[in-house]
Amino acid sequence: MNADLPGPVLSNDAEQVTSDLHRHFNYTLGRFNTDEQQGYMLTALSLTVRDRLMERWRLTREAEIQDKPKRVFYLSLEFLLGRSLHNAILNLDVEESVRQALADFGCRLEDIESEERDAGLGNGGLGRLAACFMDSCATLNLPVRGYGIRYEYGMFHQSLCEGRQVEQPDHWLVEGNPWEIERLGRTRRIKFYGRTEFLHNAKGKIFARWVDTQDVLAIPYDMPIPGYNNDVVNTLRLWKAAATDEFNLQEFNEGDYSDAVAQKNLAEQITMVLYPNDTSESGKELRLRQQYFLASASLQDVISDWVKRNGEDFSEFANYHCFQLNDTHPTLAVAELMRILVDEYILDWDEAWEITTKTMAYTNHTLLPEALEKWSVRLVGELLPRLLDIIYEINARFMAVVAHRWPGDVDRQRRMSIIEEGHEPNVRMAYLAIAGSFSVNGVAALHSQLLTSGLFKDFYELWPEKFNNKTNGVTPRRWLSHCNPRLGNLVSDAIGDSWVTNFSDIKNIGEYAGDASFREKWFEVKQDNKKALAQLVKDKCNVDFDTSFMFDVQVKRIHEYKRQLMNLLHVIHLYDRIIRGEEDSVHPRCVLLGGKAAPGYALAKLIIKLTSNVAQVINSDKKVSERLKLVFLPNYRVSAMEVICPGTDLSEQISTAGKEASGTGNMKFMMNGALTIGTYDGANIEILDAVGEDHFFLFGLKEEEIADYRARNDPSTIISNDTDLNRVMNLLECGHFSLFEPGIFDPIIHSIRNAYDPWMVAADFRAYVQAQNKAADYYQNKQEWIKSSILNTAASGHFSSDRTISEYAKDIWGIKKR
Ligand code: 7LS
Repeated sequence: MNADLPGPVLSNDAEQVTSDLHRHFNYTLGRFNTDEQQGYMLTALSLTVRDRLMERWRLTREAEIQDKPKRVFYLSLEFLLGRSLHNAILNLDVEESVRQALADFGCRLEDIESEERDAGLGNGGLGRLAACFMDSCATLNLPVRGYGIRYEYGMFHQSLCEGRQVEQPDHWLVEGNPWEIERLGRTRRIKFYGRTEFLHNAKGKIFARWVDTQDVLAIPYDMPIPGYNNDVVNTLRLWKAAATDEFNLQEFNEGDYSDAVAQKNLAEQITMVLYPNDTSESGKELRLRQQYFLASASLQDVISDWVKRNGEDFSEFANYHCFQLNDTHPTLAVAELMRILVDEYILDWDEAWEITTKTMAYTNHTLLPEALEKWSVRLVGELLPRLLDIIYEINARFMAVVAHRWPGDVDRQRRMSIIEEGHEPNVRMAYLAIAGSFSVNGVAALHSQLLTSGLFKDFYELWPEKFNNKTNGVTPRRWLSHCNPRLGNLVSDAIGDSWVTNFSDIKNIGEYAGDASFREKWFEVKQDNKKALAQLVKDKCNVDFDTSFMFDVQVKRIHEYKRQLMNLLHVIHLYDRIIRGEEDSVHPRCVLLGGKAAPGYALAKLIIKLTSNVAQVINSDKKVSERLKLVFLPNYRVSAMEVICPGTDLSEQISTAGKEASGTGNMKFMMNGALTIGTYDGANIEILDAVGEDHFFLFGLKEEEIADYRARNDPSTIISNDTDLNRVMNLLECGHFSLFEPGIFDPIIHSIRNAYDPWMVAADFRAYVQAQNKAADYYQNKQEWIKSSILNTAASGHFSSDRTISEYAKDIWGIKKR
C-alpha cells in the first residue's frame, strides 16, 4: 500500500450507503429485526460511516509519512468529545444518503443519533477545548495528533435525589465503541517505583538506569478525527493500561495467584476512571500515575517513531516536533523527554535540554491558586524516583540561571524554585512547565495579562519572550452547523456557506439585522429551538417552559467563583417581587441552571440543593409560575449543550472578575444568537469588544477594582442597606426554602455574609440586578432584541477555534497546512 493509491473509494451515494448499512446490521452484528434494536442500528450506522473514514485516515497518515512535516502532539488528560456520529456524517457530507438508508429501515436519523453515549472524557472547559482544537486541526489540515487517556469510566452521570446531586458511574464503553481502533502492535511499557542505579559505560561516562521497576503496559486506541469536507482524518490516540505478561506468568504459581490478580488490577486501575475534579483535590497517587502514564507512553511513541525512521541522531528532532501541554497535567513530559534522551539514548544533558526546551510548549488555564498543581517530593520520589532525580537537576541548573540574573536575590530564588521548600516539600508543576518550555500562553487577553503581571511575574521578567496569549475558540461545525442546523441554513441562505470553514465571514450576517423579514425568520428559528429546549426541560425536569418567556441560562461546572449563587439570589429576588405584589414589574422568564459539582465540593453541592428547593417553591406557586420558572437540569454534558445553546436568549457569564480564565460556553451562546449578561472577565471582555456595549449587559466590579474593594468589603452592611437583598437574605435565613430541613443552607448564608468572601457576591448583587432589569426590559422590545441577537452571531467570528488554532500553528508551533 502506498500514498499513490486512488483517493477514497467508498461511495457516499444513497444506494451504497444503504447496502453497507444492511450488511453491517445483518452480517457484522447478526441482527435481522429492526424493531426495538435501535442500539444495533446505531452501531451499524456508525460502522457504515466509519468505513468512509478509514481510507481517508490511511491516506492522511501515509501522506504525512511521505511529506515528513513538522508535527504537533497535543497532550491532554482530557478530551471531552461528546458524540461522534453526527460529527462524522457532517464532515463527510453524507447526511442525505444516511437519511435515505435509514428510511429503508423505517428509522429517523435523530432517533438513532440520540442513542449514542457521550464520550465524557473530561470535566469541563479544558477538556472540551481539546476536542474543539482537534476538530480545527483536522479541518485546517494540520499535522496534529492528540494524546490522552482512554478512561474506562468517564465523567460521572449526575442525577438528583430530593434535590441533591447523586453521582453514578459512566461506563460508556459497555456497548462497545465503534470509533476506536486498538493498536496492540504499538503497546508501550511504562516504569513505576524501583530505584536509580548509576553505572559507567565503556568510555567511562556515567549513566543512570531505572531498575527494579513495576511496569505497566500502555495500549493505544486510535480515534479518527475527521476534518470538514476535506478528506483529512487526524488521530486522537488514547492509552489504556494493562498488566504486563509477568503478572500472567505469576498466576501459574498457585500460591501467589490472588496476589497476582490483585497486582494486575492495580495496573489496570490507572486508566479506570476520570477524576471528576476541575480544581485541587491534589495528592492522589493514582492521579500522578495517570499523568506519568500519559506522558511516558506518548513520548515513547513519538520517539520510537523517530528512531525507526532516523536512527539515534536527534540533532534534527526539535525541528520536527512540538508538544503542547494542556495545562500542567502532562508536565512530567518535560522530565520524561530528558530521561529518554539522557538515559536511553545517552545524549549529553545540555543537548537533551536544548531539544526539550525547543519542543515543549505550555498552556495555562487558570489563576485560581488551588488549581495550581503541586506534587509532594516524597510521592514523586517513591513513584518515579528517576524523574525526581531529573527534576532536581533541572531545578539546580535553573536556580543557577536565576542567581546569575539576580545575584544575591535569595528571596527570588526561593520564590521561583521548582521545588517548594517547607515541612512537606513539593514540586511546582507550573514552574517545571515554564522552565522546560519555549512558549507559555494564557487563554484570553485578560488572563494572559494577569499571568505576566501576577502569578508568573518573576518568570516573565526572566523570559518575556516565552509569554503569549491565545484566546480560546470553539468549533463552528459542532457549535453552529450541527447543533443549530436551522440557524445555520438561514445564515447560509443569506450569505453563502463559506462561514463554516472561514468563520470570519459570519460578520456578513450583520447586514441583515436591519431587514425586518429576515428578523422574522431569525425569530422563528429561535422559537423552534426554544421549543426543543422546552421539551428537554419537560422530559428531564417535568416543568413546562413557555417559549414566549425569556430563556435565561447558566450551564457550567458548579463553582463559587462562577457565582451560580448570585444568579439564584436574583431569581429569589424576582420571586420576592412577585409575591409582594409587584408582579407587573417582572417580565416573564424561564431560568435554567445546570452543571456538575465535584463530588467532594460540599458548597457546590449545596448550591444544587438550594436551586432545587427554590425551583420547587417557585414552580408550584401558581401565581409565581405565571411569570417565573426555575429548573436545575440534571447531567449537563456536551450533547445537552447542543440543545441548550440554540434555545437560549440570555447567556449568564457572571464570574468574579479575574477568576474565569476564558470561558468557552460564552462563545457557544454568542454564536447561536444569545445576548450575554456578564462581568468584565476572561473572554467576555473580547466578546463585549466585538459586539459592542449596546448588545451586551455588562455589570460588576472589574478585576483591578476588586483588589482595592476587598479590604472595604462589608457584606452585612451591603445587605442591610439594600432592601431587595435584605428581603432575599431574610427568605433564606427564615428557612423559606428549607422548611423541612432547617438550617441546611447556613453554609451558603455564611459565605454570602462573609467579610472575606473572595467571590464578592453581595458586592456585585445590586449591579447584577440592574443589568438583569435592563435585559428584561430590552427583551420586551422584540425587534431590537432580535437585531442584537443577529449582531451577536455576526460578531462571533473571532471565537472560532479555527482562528485560535491558526494562531497556535503560526506563532507557537511553526507548522503549515499539509
Ligand atoms: C482537573 C483534576 C485536578 C478547566 O476546565 C484542574 C484539575 C485538577 O486540578 C486535580 C485532581 C484530580 C483531577 N482535574 C481538571 C481540570 C483542571 N483545571 C482547569 C482549569 C481551567 N479546568 N479550566 C477551564 O479551561 C477553559 C479552557 O481554557 C477556560 O475557558 C475556563 O475559563 C477554565 O476554567
